[in-house]
Amino acid sequence: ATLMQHLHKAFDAKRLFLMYQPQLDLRSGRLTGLEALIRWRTDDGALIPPNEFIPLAEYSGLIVSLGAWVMRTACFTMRRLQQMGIAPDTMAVNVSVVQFRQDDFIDYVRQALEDSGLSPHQLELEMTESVTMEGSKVFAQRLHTLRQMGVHIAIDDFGTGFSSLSYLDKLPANKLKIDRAFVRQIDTPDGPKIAELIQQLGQKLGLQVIAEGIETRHHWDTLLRMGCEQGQGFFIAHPMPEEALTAWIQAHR
Ligand code: G
Ligand code: G
Ligand code: MN
Ligand code: NA
Repeated sequence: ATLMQHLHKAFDAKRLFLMYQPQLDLRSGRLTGLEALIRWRTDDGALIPPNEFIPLAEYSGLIVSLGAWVMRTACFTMRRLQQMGIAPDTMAVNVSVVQFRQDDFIDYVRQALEDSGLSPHQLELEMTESVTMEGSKVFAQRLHTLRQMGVHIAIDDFGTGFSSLSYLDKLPANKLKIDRAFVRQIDTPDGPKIAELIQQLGQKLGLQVIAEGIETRHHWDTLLRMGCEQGQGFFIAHPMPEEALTAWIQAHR
């Protein structure tokens, strides 16, 4: 069978699951959010990273039902955390461009919120620049509708695509995510120059900025010094399944 057939089977057999990575306020250490990240465990126990199967799912269209499942599952996890009194402010869910282009995208976001009992401001959608910069009026309107509902929009992997600055200024996003390539760059002779530029851009445009891929204390300190107040990365916590996450949050408080 092809990888695609395996993927369809894996979805049907519930071999796909979510892990959650904590996001912190870098000043206080407070848990501010979680990012839901999908994983595929094959029958022989191996973990296939999303980079290897998300493109396939996009190509085959499976991403639509897969994405809807991710959204609902993440919302329900967040709701359980809330009922335990340990939920952070937001749950971030990655959204593929193929998903976002579906005419009923807003409907199923609404449905996931309603069914789980989450309020829209507890949900953050992470979209790449290519999604958010797509010049169509329909898609811009769709982002506006989400923002009007109270849903947060974060631009993922910022700085790695082709953003138009004039468009960015008008975009109804509220957060930029500094791609981990620019955090890694802190360790090179280039230093934090691009990260700093994104931080300043976000600040000028009134957007929150979060750094991903914080792997060392030095990364954390450097980002904080240049004004970046939120972050996530292996130095803080790896993505974890829900049970481990619950324990992590309780220990972290
Ligand atoms: O967790 P990891 O570093 O392996 O994720 C790799 C990539 O897969 C990231 O770009 C991330 O945004 C993407 N990704 C992870 N989970 C999801 C998901 O549920 N939906 C989509 N569309 N992308 C995801
Ligand atoms: O593109 P996106 O930002 O959604 O990707 C998130 C991915 O980054 C996930 O696959 C996650 O596992 C991974 N990740 C999270 N923290 C770190 C980190 O500190 N270092 C590295 N190399 N990857 C990380
Ligand atoms: Mn992401
Ligand atoms: Na990213």
